[in-house]
Amino acid sequence: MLRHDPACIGLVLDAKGWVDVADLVRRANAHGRDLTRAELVEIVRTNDKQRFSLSDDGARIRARQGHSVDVDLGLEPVEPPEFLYHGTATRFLGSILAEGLRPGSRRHVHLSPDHDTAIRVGRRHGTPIVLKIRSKKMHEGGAVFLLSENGVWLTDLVPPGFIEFEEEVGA
Ligand code: HQG
Repeated sequence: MLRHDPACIGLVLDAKGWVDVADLVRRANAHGRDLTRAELVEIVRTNDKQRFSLSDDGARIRARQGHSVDVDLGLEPVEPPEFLYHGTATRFLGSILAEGLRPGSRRHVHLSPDHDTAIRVGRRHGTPIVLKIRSKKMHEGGAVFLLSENGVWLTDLVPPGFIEFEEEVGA
């Protein structure tokens, strides 16, 4: 609801992806989803990837990255480290080699700061493989990188020339 389909409960995200917590709870309940404000706060606190953020006054909530709906998270461009990592599945390699990394249904290509995180991301799609991205070189060439509040790097696309292929690690 906060990333992909707010309309499924009649929710409208603001330009930066925020919604009113009370409105979210009310609409979720009206659509048969058993959710309380306390549960939502607990989810924000304990979520394994810290995907969600509450506003300072606790009145609003948003997802920190991963949207497919059009939002502007208001993140400032940052200089990336020399390398970032992208976990994907081996079955996508042919297409990635040909056209680079594309955001697909999301707003950005998602990159991880380390190899192990990337493997976990790739495993969601099949036999994982980690691609090493020459992020500093991309940045020097003018590519914009954003860093979400939960440590995920975001960029528009990664051309094939900036991708190094690492070993396959098995499912
Ligand atoms: C692949 C999760 C063919 C791409 C994760 C990936 C992440 C291509 C898939 C975040 C391609 C898209 C994002 C091309 C990219 N041809 N396949 N040219 N370019 N792909 O789920 O990066 O749990 O939209 O490699 O942990 O896997 O939701 O992106 O395999 O941080 O918080 O197309 O989502 O976070 O899949 O994951 P996704 P992703 P959350």
